[in-house]
Amino acid sequence: ARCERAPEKNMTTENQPSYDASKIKVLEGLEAVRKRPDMYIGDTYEYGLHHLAYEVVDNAIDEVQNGHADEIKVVLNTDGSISVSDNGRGIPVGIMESEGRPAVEVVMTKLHAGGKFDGDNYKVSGGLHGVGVSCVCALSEWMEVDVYRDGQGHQIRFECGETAVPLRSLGDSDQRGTKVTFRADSKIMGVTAFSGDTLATRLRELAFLNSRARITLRDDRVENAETLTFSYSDGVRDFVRHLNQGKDLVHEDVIYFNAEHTVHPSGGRP
Ligand code: 28G
Repeated sequence: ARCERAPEKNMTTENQPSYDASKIKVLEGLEAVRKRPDMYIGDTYEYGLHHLAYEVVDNAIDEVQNGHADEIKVVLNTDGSISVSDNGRGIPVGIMESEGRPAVEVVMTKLHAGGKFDGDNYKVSGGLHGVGVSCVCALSEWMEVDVYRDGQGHQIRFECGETAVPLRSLGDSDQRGTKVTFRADSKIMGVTAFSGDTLATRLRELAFLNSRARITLRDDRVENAETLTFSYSDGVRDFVRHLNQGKDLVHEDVIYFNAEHTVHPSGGRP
């Protein structure tokens, strides 16, 4: 059955299970998330459910902000899962020496706890980002990640945060990017059905804040649903125009100011 601990398959010559330290750490991390989900995503209802989606979307936004992607597609699937894809570099799939597993598997399963304020992640502490996609993985009945890079497609599947189908090839492909599909685990989440309106509001805000991103949302759960497209080349100015819609305006023109300053590589920390 799903998510039941499978018997340990890696046996030593003495027929003892061979645990490797990194896997034990991963499982301890996941267990903590599944035991106290509120600590990581706020609650296990509408708010927390959408937090899961935002976490995945934020990773795609990062790829846009790093200059490697400009398209993010979100699809609400008929089976209750959600798919998010970007046209970025694709999460690396090579075996990580430290863990002995593909990087994409490590990214999806290893809890990145406490690392928020080190130099590597200083951008993250600014606001948008939170718990990391491994929490989403841990709280999903299943999650599938498709990676397209270097002319090849790859797929890996997790159930309740644990690898269920190891990374396998999807064959040759000239696509590029990452697609994450997951279904929230009803054993943990009191609500698992996403709200199209809630997602649309958030995706529109992200499009205002990231003028280079073209974000689409399609709800396949409804018949003949149109694809919503959020793309605002004028950024914050477009946001003000959006807020102004249907209002009597004192000023027709929306003005804006833009300033730049250089941040020291330390991120301003002492
Ligand atoms: C589709 C839904 C959400 C992402 C990337 C791309 C890279 C990446 C993501 O790296 C961090 C792992 C170990 C060094 C980085 C690709 C550098 C070179 C990436 C996403 C980097 C993970 N090539 N796109 N993570 N490490 N999109 N979209 O999650 O090796 S996550």
